[in-house]
Amino acid sequence: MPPPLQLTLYSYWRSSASYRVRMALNLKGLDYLIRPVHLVKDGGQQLAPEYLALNPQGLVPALVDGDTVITQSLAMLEYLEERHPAPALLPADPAGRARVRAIAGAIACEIHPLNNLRVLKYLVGELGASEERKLAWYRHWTESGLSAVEKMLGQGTGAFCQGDEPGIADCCLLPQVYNARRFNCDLSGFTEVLRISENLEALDSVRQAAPENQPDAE
Ligand SMILES: N[C@@H](CCC(=O)N[C@@H](CS)C(=O)NCC(=O)O)C(=O)O
Repeated sequence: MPPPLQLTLYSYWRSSASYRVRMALNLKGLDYLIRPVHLVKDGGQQLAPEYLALNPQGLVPALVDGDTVITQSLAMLEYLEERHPAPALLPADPAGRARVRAIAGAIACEIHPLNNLRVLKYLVGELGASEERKLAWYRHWTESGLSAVEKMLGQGTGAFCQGDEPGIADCCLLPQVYNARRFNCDLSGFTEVLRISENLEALDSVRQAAPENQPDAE
């Protein structure tokens, strides 16, 4: 019988959606292969036909597990949770699970898509926004989105987003904070966001998922 194929993550070092999945893989202690997809080189390798065959949306990450190809990082986090339940990245109770998914959604569905590379490129290239206006756009959506997350975290948070074990919401939070820092957003009022991010950054498995620790980091 052929050996099982290794889990493979198509990832870009600075992609926060890829970072979410790297965090989950590492928190679960799973072995996986990274296949870098450079979002800028060659006009964007995410748009190459070979990659579009994996993910027709032309976005990273993509997760391949044997014959299964998964797109959308939130779907990957849920898939990993179902396939490899321990350690759990979702709490046991339905209300806790709903809260975690709501925080993850507030980040992955409400903040991130507005500030994606292709959106920023469109603002500048097609709509003629200046660099300054592009940054104002970026900061507005990040700061207002994280301000809502800060309030959501104020209700029932422990060392991490939900209790004292890191989970799916944390996999979304830290990469978004990384992006916010990269674009010099003002995070000064976000006490809970920063406290939890610091707790996450203290974990080895999380540090190994960080952009600067990726094989394709520049
Ligand atoms: N909702 C998608 C978002 C994926 C996404 O936007 N990926 C970004 C990098 S973080 C990307 O590939 N951008 C390429 C582009 O904008 O051209 C997910 O969660 O997987």
